Amino acid sequence: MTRQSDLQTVAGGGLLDRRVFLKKGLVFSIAALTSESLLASINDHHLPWMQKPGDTFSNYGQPSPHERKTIRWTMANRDASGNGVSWTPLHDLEGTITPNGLHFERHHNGVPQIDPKQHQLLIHGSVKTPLLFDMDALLHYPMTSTFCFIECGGNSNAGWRDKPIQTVAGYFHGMASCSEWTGIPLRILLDEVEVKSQAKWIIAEGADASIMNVSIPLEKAKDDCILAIYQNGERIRPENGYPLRLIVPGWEGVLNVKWLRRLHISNKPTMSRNETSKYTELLPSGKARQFTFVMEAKSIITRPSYGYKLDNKGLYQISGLAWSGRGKIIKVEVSADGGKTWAEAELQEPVLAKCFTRFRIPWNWNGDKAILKSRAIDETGYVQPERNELISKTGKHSYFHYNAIVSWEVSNTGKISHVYT
Ligand SMILES: Nc1nc2c(c(=O)[nH]1)N[C@H]1C(S)=C(S)[C@@H](COP(=O)(O)O)O[C@H]1N2
Ligand SMILES: [Mo]
Repeated sequence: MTRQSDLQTVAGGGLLDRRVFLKKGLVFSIAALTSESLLASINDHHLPWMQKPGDTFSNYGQPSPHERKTIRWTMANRDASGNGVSWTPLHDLEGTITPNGLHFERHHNGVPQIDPKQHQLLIHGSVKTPLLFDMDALLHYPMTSTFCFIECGGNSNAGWRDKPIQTVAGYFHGMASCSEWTGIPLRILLDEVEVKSQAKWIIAEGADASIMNVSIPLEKAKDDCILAIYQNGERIRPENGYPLRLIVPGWEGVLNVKWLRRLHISNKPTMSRNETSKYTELLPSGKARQFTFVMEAKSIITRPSYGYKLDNKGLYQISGLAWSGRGKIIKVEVSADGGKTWAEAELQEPVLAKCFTRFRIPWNWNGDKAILKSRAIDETGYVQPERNELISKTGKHSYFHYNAIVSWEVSNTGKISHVYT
């Protein structure tokens, strides 16, 4: 049997080799039972749900009532404009796929309740043959799936504040979610309308009251964009764009136009509100940078994180998410000593490009104060920056694109707070 004290640490603060959990004989049981007491408890059928048949079938399953606290946190503007956000509770979830009912929401003007029979998509502009599709027509096209995250450019922006926000991981980083999106590769429809050679941009427009529109380079549209109809196997939820949304893998959330009704092919961008006054970066020089499309690599430890309490010293599995808009995550490093030393975490397969990647590493907490951090590295070699590195590069006046390393401080009582180091 392997005793905790025999475990070799690979970095400061008690981080263990990432493969240690594969070893046989690790002692995890917190309350060891004798075999008689085990038998007695399992033979005792006193539990109410073992006394009578259970509930009947349901048309659409719901989470257990005991999981009612696993919800999106909502923040809608009080003016009834439907402008606001709800966050994915990343700290309560595991794996990499976000359940549909918990995908974050960002609406500028509320959720339109669209009748799919009346919904149409127009593709026109700099094309030889403009086309108008209804949903039935679109459903005849060949489909494909892409597993990818959607992240709002404003995600994690509490990180720009002078004091570390004391809140759960989901309320800090949960304007990011990950799904299997299934639909028609945009390239197929662009071939059908025969885009003219001088065209450079696609202006995508939604059918919500804000008639939101954004500009996307044609090259990206032809590369990996999808007109999604399904989300994790079922039709897209109204709040995420039913019946049709554009998926622009790895790029800013705002480009993933929901309730998609029009694609205008053009030789210049639209210069809409969402790409001039909003979703631009104020640089240290005072100038604004337009079109920061790619979401850079980011990671966060979700367990343990703010809101968790460690009751005992001993073995834990640190678990978190990493993602990059540039491609695959190739490595995640974890530190338990505030960044002095780092150890490589295990990446859970499959590791997919522009998709949430789950990382895990075993940790033997000795009961002392510890500072946990995670650092993502993507296939382009980009390394997630420390907060002071990010600020020295971009200044402090940004609102979007905060992707610095997050530090969770574990006190000697096991309480966790968010700190800047
Ligand atoms: N038509 C339309 N599309 C939209 C928006 C919107 O308000 N209207 N919000 C955008 C923004 S800012 C983001 S971050 C993503 C959020 O997608 P989600 O609500 O499915 O998470 O949708 C984008 N697409
Ligand atoms: Mo967004």
